[in-house]
Amino acid sequence: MGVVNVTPDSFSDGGEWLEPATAINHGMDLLNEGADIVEVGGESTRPGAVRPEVSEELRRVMPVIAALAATGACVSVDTMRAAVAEPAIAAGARLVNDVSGGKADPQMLRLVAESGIPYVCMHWRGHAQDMQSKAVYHDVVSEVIAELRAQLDAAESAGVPAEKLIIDPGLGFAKTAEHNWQLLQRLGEFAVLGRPMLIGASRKTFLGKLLAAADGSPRPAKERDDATVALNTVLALREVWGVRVHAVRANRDAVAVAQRLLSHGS
Ligand code: PMM
Repeated sequence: MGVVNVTPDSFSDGGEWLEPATAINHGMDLLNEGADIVEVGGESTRPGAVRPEVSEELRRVMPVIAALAATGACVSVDTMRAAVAEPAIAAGARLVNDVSGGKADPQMLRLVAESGIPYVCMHWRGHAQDMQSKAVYHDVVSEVIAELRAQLDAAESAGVPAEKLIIDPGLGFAKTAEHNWQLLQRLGEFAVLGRPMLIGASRKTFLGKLLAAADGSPRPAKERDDATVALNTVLALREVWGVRVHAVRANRDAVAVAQRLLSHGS
């Protein structure tokens, strides 16, 4: 999954794709580099981010979604709002990625149920403004699994069929770097939920901290792509359903290598 953040403030590419024409071209580039899905989002979820108005989120994402969907591409909309997901689906989006996993907008699960499209249900404890104060766990893996199970139950109760649900542990969302590493180390435990998994590790702060300079300053976001590819190669070997990335080509290559290694005898 290649990401186009149509935002002024996303942590790694904020402001780069704000103009619709630039965002559409970038989406096309990601598809040409081999993305199976191109995702369009209009709200930054970086820690501390302030939410845009609905009208502003719509203004950012709608022309981009419409243009990319018109090419026949599989477009995902990254939104927590039913008021954005609904027109996005009408314009051709075929997947809803809701980082709140149905917890931010009470209308979202009903809309997804009615539209019949797949839904990424991410583990979430609260909005970006104060989420890092909620990064408190006794055992992060079992708590994230239990909370995700409750989010999946709510989705199914609202009428979303189980086979349309994709899970995501939500790296960096109310999680410290240490929490992210524990989740990645024990990803196999999520199999109890019986759903395909999407992982968004691309350029995140925990990679910047791992690769910090001798003076302790984290590696800048744009220089975390090699580490992203290294991690995503391991994830592809563990057969996660998808990886959400900013730079597609190298990650696409990593998935191809992993798939070939896994395909014994062919
Ligand atoms: N991370 C970001 C945004 N959306 N969606 C899912 N499902 N999983 C993630 O980990 C995730 C996401 C934040 O990264 P960005 O600001 O670079 O898009």
